[in-house]
Amino acid sequence: MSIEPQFTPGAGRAIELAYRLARQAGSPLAEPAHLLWALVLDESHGAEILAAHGVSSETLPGRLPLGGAVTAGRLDTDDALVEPANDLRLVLIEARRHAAILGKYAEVGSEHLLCGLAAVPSRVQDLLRENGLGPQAAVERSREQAGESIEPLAAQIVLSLPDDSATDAVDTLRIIDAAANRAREGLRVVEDYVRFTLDDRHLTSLLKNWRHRLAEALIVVDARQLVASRDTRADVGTGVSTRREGLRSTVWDVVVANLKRVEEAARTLEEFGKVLSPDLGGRIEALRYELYTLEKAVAVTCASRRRFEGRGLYVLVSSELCPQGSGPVIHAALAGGAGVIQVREKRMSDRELTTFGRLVREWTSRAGALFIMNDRPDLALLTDADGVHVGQDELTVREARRIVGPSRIVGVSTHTIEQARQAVLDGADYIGVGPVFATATKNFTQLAGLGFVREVAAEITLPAYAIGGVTLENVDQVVAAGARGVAVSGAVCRAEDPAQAAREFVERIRT
Ligand code: 3NM
Repeated sequence: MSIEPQFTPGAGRAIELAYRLARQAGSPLAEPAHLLWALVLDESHGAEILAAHGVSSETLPGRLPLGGAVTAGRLDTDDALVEPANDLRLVLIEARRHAAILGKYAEVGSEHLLCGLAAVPSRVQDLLRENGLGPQAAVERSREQAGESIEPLAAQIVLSLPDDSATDAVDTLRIIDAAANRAREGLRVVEDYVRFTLDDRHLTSLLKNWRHRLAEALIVVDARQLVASRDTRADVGTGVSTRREGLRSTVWDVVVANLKRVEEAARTLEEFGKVLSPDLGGRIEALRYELYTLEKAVAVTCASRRRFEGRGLYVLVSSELCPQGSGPVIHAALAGGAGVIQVREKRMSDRELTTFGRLVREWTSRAGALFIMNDRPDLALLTDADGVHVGQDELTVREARRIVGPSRIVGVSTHTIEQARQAVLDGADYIGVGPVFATATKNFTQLAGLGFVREVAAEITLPAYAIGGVTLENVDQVVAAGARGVAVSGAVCRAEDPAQAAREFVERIRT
């Protein structure tokens, strides 16, 4: 597409002269300063306005000196090698816009060039403002000028400005500006939800960090240019809304809609960012993928919290720990109010475990409790368990998820805050937090302690169960450290009255 702007002869001469001045000053780029000089030298309509505000060939050398001799004259072939700087492109676009709004024939006159200079942030804009020619004043003077002036002559010249690229540059900047704003705004909505509704410091800081890294990536796009190319009035999208936008029935709908909005904006930034710099496209692409991980973490945290609500006690059952037998202990634990039962059998054959697991499935379903199979996603599927639990040395959350699918629970043991944070990003549905105290049930070389329980409670709101040596004697300390859930094995399996033990745990966790 080739745009042939209709410039008045005065404006045409001023632009040619700006190119010549740039070349004379040894600059490969024509800048707004060259255009201002050109306006002043050519004694155009724009020059009259400028002179009335004290900007003339007498005052300008002290304020805005140009390198090289300043002489008027026609463009020659060497001048055509000069390119307009981005700022000047924006000035010309602005001038065209002003001409369309103000001018009788939508022709760009020198007064419109002046409006363009006043509208685009640059040294020239500062100078004009200091002389009482801010953007608004320039438009007013221009309007007055147009009232007095005779009708503009039809343009006699067609400028061979690189208008395709100028228009492209501005269009790309406008798209990037709009998409960056959309991403920022959408992310703020999600951040507010995660911060004030989920109350989750870890996810909040991840989202904030993402937002900052987006800003960093966009630093290569000069912020001044972004703002200068912003044109909300001419944005055909602002008045367009869909019926869906008005339909947000739940808070979660709002979150999902905004996450999608951010993802779409990131895609736009990536595609158009490539036009400005290949590196920018790549950086945004990486951010976009991270966003999917964050979206998943927010969604899982939210869904899991609902799924585990009211399930403060999690009992791990191993037959070797149950003098009364694992079946009776499970019944007792369920009767006592355990919300989650894990089958943790290290010595049973697969066939025995499958048979036993199917029984536990029935018992837990009847009691409204969750059934988790330790270590074995394959058997979790076969026994129709609600999910599987893996340790740090076993299958990863991702691998277990590939086997059990998206709907079943995947829980993971964590022993450090870094592992807990990673579990959130890996899409775990809950975490074990331990070992809190010394325990004979599993071998550990190091205790994570109550400090770890505190760390998790302070920043992670994914369901978390403090585990390891928790008894009725120490459970109060665990709760005081911020644990909302507790997982026990020995303290229920070995209890004389496992139902009563479970009942007491449930009460102590609730209070
Ligand atoms: N995992 P008890 S501690 C199976 O810290 C297990 O990840 C732990 O049994 C961890 O309540 C633990 O008898 C043993 O100490 C829990």
